[in-house]
Amino acid sequence: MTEMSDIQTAPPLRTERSAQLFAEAQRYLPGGVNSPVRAFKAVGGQPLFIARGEGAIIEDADGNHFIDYVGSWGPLILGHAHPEVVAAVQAAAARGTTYGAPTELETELARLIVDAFPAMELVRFVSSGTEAAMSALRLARAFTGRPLIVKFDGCYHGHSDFLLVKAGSGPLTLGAPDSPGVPAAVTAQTLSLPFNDLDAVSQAFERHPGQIAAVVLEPVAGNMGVVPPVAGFLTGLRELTRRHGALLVFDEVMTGFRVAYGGAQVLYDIEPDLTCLSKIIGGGLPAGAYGGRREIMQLIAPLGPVYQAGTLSGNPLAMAAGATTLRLLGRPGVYERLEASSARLHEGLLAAARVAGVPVQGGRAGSMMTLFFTDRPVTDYESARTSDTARFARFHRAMLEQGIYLPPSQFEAIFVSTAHGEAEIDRTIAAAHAAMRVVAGEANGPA
Ligand code: KE4
Repeated sequence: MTEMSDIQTAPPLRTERSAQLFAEAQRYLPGGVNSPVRAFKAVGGQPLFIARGEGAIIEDADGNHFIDYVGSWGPLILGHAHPEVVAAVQAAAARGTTYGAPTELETELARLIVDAFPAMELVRFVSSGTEAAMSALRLARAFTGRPLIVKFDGCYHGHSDFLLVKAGSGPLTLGAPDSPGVPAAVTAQTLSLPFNDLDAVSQAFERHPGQIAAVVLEPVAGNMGVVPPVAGFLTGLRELTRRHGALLVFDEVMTGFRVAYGGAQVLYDIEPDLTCLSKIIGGGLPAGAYGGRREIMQLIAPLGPVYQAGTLSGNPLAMAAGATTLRLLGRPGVYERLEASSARLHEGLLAAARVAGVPVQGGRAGSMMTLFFTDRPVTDYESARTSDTARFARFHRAMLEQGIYLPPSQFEAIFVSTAHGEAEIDRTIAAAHAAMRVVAGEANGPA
């Protein structure tokens, strides 16, 4: 479909067709999009309507080509339209798209997940990360008989009412950490603490003895930008939750099969009680999952009394796409190659900023990374928010005009896929040097 020479090289972008499609979309869809962060509000301009993707490249409605680092916000670790994933979906669809009855494909994907995540003895499929986190925490409250949930500022676990408290991702991007329409009574039982702050968690347990059902977190935060755990944070959480009889819930919707085949819990060697997954396990189709120790999961209906259900949970197309994706990821050398290309990209982006004299901080775990436009080390939500979002927006625009499609928010992650080869990484680094010069030039005022 695309030669590297096709990548957009000279501004301005031709966007007439996307503009027409955006105007039409806004007649029927709030903001013209089906998820807020896609609207480009944080970076200005209008969203581009994407017509197709292949490997690391996407093509928009005006025929512009871009190297894609959004990857649908994480699922596309193999790039767009991977031939084996497409073939698996086509074969499943030809037999029927959904039955509302058990299929062998669900067991096949469940087995792959359980084999990859030793802490997950049983797993239940749902259709989104929101459903996975919501269900896992309902289960945690049922298993412990306790009401309170501890989360962390800047971590995002989907849009369930009780989790929209100082959430990351869209709410952070739009500068509205909490959402209207969420009753105070619902969020009163959610405590949100500073990420990477073990003392704050210890104090919470002291203040609410016997009341905390679970501590939930992204083990590597990705929704305030990428913020890895500081040394000892995850081990400390495991120890504190064990000591106080609360469950440790890892939301690995983004990190699962991303930072390692077994997610952050294998990378950092921590055994959570429950794990939430989505994105990569659906191979680009809607799928989520939650799972953990048998003694906890057996409370879930129909085995136990905790109710959770879903019409399209475990649907054959997502199961086929997910199982094919995981089998391809399980091949030798995949994560080593991803690590090498991701490290080279991250170093290249940081070098571009350094050469141009633009203060940035890096955040990376495997093939997910962020450039924070701040001179303060970023370890939590407060320090992430010192980032200059206007500078990020200028960088984003300058990269877009050179054919590099970055997530349209300072507080999201850049995702590298197995389809990003040497040429794509080199092209991106070269574009970053030019874009950082633009950012530096504008910051220093007109020449
Ligand atoms: P979904 O309901 O969007 O499938 O998953 C919610 C979710 C839960 N947990 C984590 C760690 C997540 O990152 C997400 C969703 N991530 C965002 C991107 N940061 C999805 C993009 C969007 O909202 O459009």
